[in-house]
Amino acid sequence: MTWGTIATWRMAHDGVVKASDLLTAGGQAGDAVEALINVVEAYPYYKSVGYGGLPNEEGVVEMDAAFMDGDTLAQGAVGGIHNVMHAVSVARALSHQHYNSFRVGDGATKFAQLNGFEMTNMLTDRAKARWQKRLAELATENMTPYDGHDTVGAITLDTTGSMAAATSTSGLFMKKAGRVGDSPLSGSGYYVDSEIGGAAATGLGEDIMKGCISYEIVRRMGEGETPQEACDHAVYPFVAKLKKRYGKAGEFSLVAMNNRGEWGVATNVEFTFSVGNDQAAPRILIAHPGVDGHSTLIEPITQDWLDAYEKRIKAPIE
Ligand code: SD4
Repeated sequence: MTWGTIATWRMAHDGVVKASDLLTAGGQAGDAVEALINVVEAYPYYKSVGYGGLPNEEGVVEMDAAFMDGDTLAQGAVGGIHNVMHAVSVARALSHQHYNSFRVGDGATKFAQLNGFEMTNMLTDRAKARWQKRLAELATENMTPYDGHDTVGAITLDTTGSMAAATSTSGLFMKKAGRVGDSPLSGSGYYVDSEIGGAAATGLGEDIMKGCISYEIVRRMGEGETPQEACDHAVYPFVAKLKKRYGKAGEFSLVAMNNRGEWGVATNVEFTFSVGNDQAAPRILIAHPGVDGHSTLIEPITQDWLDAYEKRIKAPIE
């Protein structure tokens, strides 16, 4: 039976393995995508999602997340939610409501509290130390505050043909209070339709939103393009368009999967992702933009890369 899952960044791999186990055992797409994201949210060394995520300029971890059911097109999302362990689970609960399904700030946090979601201080000592260090650096050096941003975005396909999509992020490090990125925005950070497929994004939300790229990828798959063609055709011309008309383009990386479990990615930076389906066990791959400017190079990850990554995420904050 066909099933599949794909998610952004190396950090998603343990979640992809978990989702694959669930899907192989006949689990449902929505449960699998939520479980996948929950694994990433709970891991303290991933500094841009959930627990351990880096805070905004004021030292508050404000998170954005979304969930979409590809059968019913139901969506739920939260923006700038705080003190919640699993923002994506709150988004999923909201997706069951016809009204008030996208909530932000205190309203989102209140919903989580009232509905029994695990509440906790999401600012770990490590994230706080990085924030303090960055404040000191910003005071003395002319550097951009906005680096260190990796959203987890994932698509799942279960053996009954249902699909789901979800995202979770603490957004850009040192963002302004109340800033919301693409991740909770339908069509920008994510989109899925079980009759076609799904896509999810990571990168500079302000620029991803300018192209509604996740929706564009799904739309292209609906017209018959493979996931890889849809990713290439949606992402690279848009990056070129932004450079020409807006003068610059931020980082963009997109993953997509269709309802046959075929997948694709496109990116304008080095980009790792994890993917598994009934044909191939979950594995981490690395993508780069092709030299021709409109294709994607995809290779297996090397052990050296993985070792360096592990060292980097656990390095002491000095
Ligand atoms: C945002 N898209 O808040 C997120 C950040 C991100 O990789 O994905 N970074 O704009």
